[in-house]
Amino acid sequence: QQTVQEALCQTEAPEETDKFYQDVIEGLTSEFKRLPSKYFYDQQGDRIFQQIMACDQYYLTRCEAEILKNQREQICETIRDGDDSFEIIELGAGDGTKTVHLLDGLARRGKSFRYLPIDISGNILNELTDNLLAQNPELDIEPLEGEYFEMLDQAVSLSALHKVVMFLGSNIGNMPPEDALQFCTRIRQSIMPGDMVLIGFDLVKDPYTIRAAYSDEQGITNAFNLNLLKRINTELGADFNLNLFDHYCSYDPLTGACKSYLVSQRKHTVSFPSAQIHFNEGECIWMEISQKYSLSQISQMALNSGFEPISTFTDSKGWFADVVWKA
Ligand code: AVJ
Repeated sequence: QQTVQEALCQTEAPEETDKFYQDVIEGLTSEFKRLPSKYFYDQQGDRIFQQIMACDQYYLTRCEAEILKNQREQICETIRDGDDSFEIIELGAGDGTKTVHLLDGLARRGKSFRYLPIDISGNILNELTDNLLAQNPELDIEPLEGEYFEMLDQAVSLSALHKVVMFLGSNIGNMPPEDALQFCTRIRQSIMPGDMVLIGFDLVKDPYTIRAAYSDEQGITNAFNLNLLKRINTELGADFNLNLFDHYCSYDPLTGACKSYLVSQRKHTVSFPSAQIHFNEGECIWMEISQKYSLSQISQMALNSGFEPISTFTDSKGWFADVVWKA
C-alpha cells in the first residue's frame, strides 16, 4: 500500500509535465514534425540506451572507453596541472560508465576533487551515485538533477574552486552545429579563465559505419525511438499506435548530420487531450540529430566559442575524439 506522500513524490511536478506537453505539441504541429530527443530518457529509455551502448554496431561507447582508459594518465595530467583541489562537473553524466576510469585515475594520483554529475534523468543519477560510491566510498559526489545550464550555473555558484566541465559520449552531437557552438559559448561564459572542458565528439568516418550504429538489426534503436511515443501516451494521454511507426536513419557525409526519424506507415490521426495530429503515409517525425565532426571543425568550434584548444585524444581507429580546451 502506497502512502499519499509516496504517490506525490512519484508524480512529476506539474510545470515539468506542462513543459513536456508544450514541447511535444509544438514539435508535432510544426511544418516538419519533430520531437526533442532529450525526452528519450525516462526509466525505460535509460535501459534501452544502455542496450544500445552494449550493441556491436554502436562503436561510440567502446571507442571513448578505449580513450579514457588507455590515455587516462595524459588526460588526468592535462585537465588539472595544478595540485589544488578542483571540481569536475559532468553534463549528461548518465550511468557513469564513461567517467569511472577518469575519476579512478584522478583519485589514484591523490588529486582532491569533488564530482558534480548533472543529468535530466534522476533515475540514472541514482544508479550512477550508487555505482560510484560502491567502488569508492570516499568519493565526494554531489548529483544534480535537471537541465544542463540551470544546474551548471547552480554548480558554479556553489564554490570558487577551479572547474573541469565534462561533456562526454558525443552528447554534443544531439545539437545541430550552430546550437553546439552556442552551447560551448554558454559554458565558456559560466566558467572562469583557466578552467577546462573535456568534450567527446564522434568523428566523421565511413558513412556505412555511422548509419549502422543508428540502425542496428536487433531493432534496439527502433525500440528506443518508439519508447518516446509510448512515454507521450502514458504521461501526456496521447494514443500513438506504436505499430504504425518505423525507424529510419539518414547520414549526410557533406554535413556530418546523422538523423533519426519515425515514419508513419499509413495515413492516420493521433489524439491528444487538446489536439489532433494528422499523419500522411510516409510522413516522418524527426526524432534526433547525432552530428559528426572533423578534427579541424572541432578546433574551429573551440576558437569560435572563446576557448584555447589544448589536447586531442583519439582512439586507435581514429573514430572518436575527447578534446581538452582551456577557458
Ligand atoms: C547519447 C546522444 C550520444 O546520438 O549517439 C544512440 C544517443 N541515439 N542511438 C547518440 C543515441 C540513438 C546518442 N547520444
